[in-house]
Amino acid sequence: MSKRSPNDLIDTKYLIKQVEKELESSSRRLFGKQILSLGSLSLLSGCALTDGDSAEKMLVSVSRWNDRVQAFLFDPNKLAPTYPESMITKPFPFNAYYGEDEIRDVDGTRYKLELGGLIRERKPWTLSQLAMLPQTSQVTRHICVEGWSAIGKWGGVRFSDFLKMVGADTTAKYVGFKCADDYYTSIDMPTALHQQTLLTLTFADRILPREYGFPMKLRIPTKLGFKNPKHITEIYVTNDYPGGYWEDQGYNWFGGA
Ligand SMILES: Nc1nc2c(c(=O)[nH]1)N[C@H]1C(S)=C(S)[C@@H](COP(=O)(O)O)O[C@H]1N2
Ligand SMILES: [Mo]
Repeated sequence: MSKRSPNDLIDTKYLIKQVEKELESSSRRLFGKQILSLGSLSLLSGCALTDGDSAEKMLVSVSRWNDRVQAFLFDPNKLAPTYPESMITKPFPFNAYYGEDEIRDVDGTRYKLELGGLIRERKPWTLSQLAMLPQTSQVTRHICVEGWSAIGKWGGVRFSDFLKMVGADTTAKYVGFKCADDYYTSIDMPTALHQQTLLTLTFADRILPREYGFPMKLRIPTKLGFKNPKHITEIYVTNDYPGGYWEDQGYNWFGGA
């Protein structure tokens, strides 16, 4: 891997190049001289891998290798680029492991965010309690492994402030998320504490719309889209690797962008 400047880390072209390089060196290791083409990249296509594909097996090994390399390279202070509001993508794409007809309806008035694991104050939070905490917002680029990216504005509570406030053990390895659909994912603690990681309550200055994860999602601009859980119902801190919906199907756990 060659030199990275902080600002092109999250750039899509850079990302595709990086994945190509990784595929190249991994496929060389796995299959001698045979090199995977950009066409095979479409097999990475997000959220819909076909079953029983041999490329899928390779993807798993590329991913494992990638986790080690990325954890080694990851700088917890690196910032994702931010953009002017004029660059916001309209309309912003919806994505999930199901179609728009199945978007979950979460009742905000009855919503409780549950806390679990290595957290001192595990009292559940209502939406209005979360909304009363100090808020911040940022315009960043969301990158999906399906090959699209979009710029949006998200607002909410700095996740590191929230974790410290509830007495999370910030020396633990992972923060895991359970969602109102059957989605789940997890992140490393340095990413959870990253200054741009937001417990998100708004999109484009409005209450988070249902398609984008009402009532609450985590926005992590240093991670790929699938590491940004929507409709979060539980947050827990743990030292036991929690995996994730896509991660358990072979996607790179680190999921850096
Ligand atoms: N709960 C939940 N969160 C999720 C997903 C999902 O299916 N369910 N899909 C992920 C993927 S792959 C992407 S690209 C983004 C899409 O977010 P958006 O609808 O705000 O664009 O949500 C991520 N978080
Ligand atoms: Mo995605």
